[in-house]
Amino acid sequence: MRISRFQSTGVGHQASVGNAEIAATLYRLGELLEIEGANPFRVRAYRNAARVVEGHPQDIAAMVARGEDLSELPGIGKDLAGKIGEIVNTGHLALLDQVEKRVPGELAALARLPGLGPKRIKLMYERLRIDSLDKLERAARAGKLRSLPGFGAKTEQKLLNEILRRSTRANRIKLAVAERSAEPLLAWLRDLPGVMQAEIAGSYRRRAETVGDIDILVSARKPAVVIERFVDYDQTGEVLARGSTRAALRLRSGLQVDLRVVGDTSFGAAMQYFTGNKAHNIALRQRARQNGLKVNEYGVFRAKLRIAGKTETEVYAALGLPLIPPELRENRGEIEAALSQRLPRLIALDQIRGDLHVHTDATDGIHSLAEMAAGARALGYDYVAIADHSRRVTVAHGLDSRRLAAQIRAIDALNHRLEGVRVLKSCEVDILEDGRLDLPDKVLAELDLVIGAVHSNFNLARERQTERVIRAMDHSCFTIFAHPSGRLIGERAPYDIDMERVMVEAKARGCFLEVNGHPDRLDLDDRHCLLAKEIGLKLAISTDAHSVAALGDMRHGVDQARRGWLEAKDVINTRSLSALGTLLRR
Ligand code: DGT
Ligand code: CA
Ligand code: CA
Repeated sequence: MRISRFQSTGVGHQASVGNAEIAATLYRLGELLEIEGANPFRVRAYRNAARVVEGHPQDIAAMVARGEDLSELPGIGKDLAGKIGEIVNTGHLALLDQVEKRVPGELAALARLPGLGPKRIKLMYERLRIDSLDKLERAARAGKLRSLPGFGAKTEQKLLNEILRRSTRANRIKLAVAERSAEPLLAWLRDLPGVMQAEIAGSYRRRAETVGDIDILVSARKPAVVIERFVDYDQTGEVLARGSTRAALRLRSGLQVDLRVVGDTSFGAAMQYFTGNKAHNIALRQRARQNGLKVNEYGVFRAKLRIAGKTETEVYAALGLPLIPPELRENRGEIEAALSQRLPRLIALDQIRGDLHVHTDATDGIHSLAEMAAGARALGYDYVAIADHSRRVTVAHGLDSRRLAAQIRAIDALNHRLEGVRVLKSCEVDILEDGRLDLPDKVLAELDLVIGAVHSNFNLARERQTERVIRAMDHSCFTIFAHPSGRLIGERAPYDIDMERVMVEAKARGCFLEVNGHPDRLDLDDRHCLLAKEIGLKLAISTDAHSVAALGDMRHGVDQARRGWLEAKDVINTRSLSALGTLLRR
């Protein structure tokens, strides 16, 4: 178990080793021994001990420090107590280091996949030299596993699914969740004595929908002092690594943070490098090389001479480029676009003039019509569309014709006395399985816009799901297709639908698709935004807010739209009320 990624925590000045870390070391030892074919009782003993440590309410390291006898804990004998003491005192387990040297590659990672026991792992290694998840994935894709005794096409597919599931879900945290612990940490760092600049880079700065970890850059003259304070942050759960200019920790919230301290003259270069993404960086470096330059996290160099590094703008300029917005740095053509002055002028939050999809307490929202309208006005919006659920969504107490008609009258009355914001009449109408809408035409015709959404029958075959939505858009009242993929990030996969075709057909009918800004949805996602732009389909960025506070989720939708290269002209709710009215009339 490598406890430190940069520099191991030696005896003397170690940050205390947490229970989870001790347990992980023991689990790993058990796994590796099992792959080696060790005595099963011995393997089980390590695993049991790991479980005991993991679940122990007190801090084991503190118990060791107090000289308490660990062998009094259930399942832990003298030998294991000694090993735990060793982990606590040295940050290492010599036995594990030995076993790690004997067991090749990432065999232990393979052992974590369900269906792969030590025997199969051994066989795969001996016959196919598979010693990592990568190699396993390649072999499974190439259909090579099924030839092994005891494997079949089914096992192969199951393993592949499991690998994919892990790689997409593994420990990634939704951006909005990460913000809750990242922003206070950033503010705290900025206040530390000696800190000149502090910024978050990485996927967080690119506004990716989920982040693996957050990467913070600080400039300071005395890095050691900053590192010292950083590991002592009151939300630190576990120090993963510490060196003289960098450290990594896991916050109590579970968010992992990488901190690097650089000099002020390199800050821009470090921001560029650690914002990434990797593919963007590689493309940028290639371009630099063609111009006889070298780029790294310290600056841009011609031979030994540093020609840029203090600011990011300066770094890009040295490469003959305008500053590329972080959201675009995904190596999707942004460097070529920058070179030919074709970078999009990305949409900004302050260009949004209204929210076209919000709920009230008439269905499953928590605030009233008047409160939601006041919330929209407080944001400076010109309009807000009330789009409560239709009757079919019974869990949300969906509106039938009569209740919707009552809401329409209430909105008329509210508009009569309200100044500064116009409340638009809408409804989030369920698209039924056959593509019909969940409310009669008569009441739909009274609305300013009709938002259609799929809330049931997620499992239809691709062709039928696609037809269903296109049939719904045939309806002359239909305006916006809400959260079009139906996914919930990390929880529910999108339903199978031909999104490109839906977009083409929407455009042909004068309909629009939604970029839902709810942090669990972000639907359409960035790639779909790009696709819409290519097709020439305009989008609405909406919050789907169920409360006044959630109106603030607009910024998440805008972030996603920016990653999808969208400009104000691509988004209908950047329009004035009258221009919007023209667009909404089919
Ligand atoms: P994440 O944390 O998985 O959400 O994604 P990132 O993009 O934040 O990745 P991370 O934290 O591993 O690294 C931060 C940035 O550092 C990454 O976006 C680009 C840069 N970087 C990391 N490794 C390499 C590398 O091997 N080559 C280059 N050129 N850049 C790298
Ligand atoms: Ca990161
Ligand atoms: Ca990182």
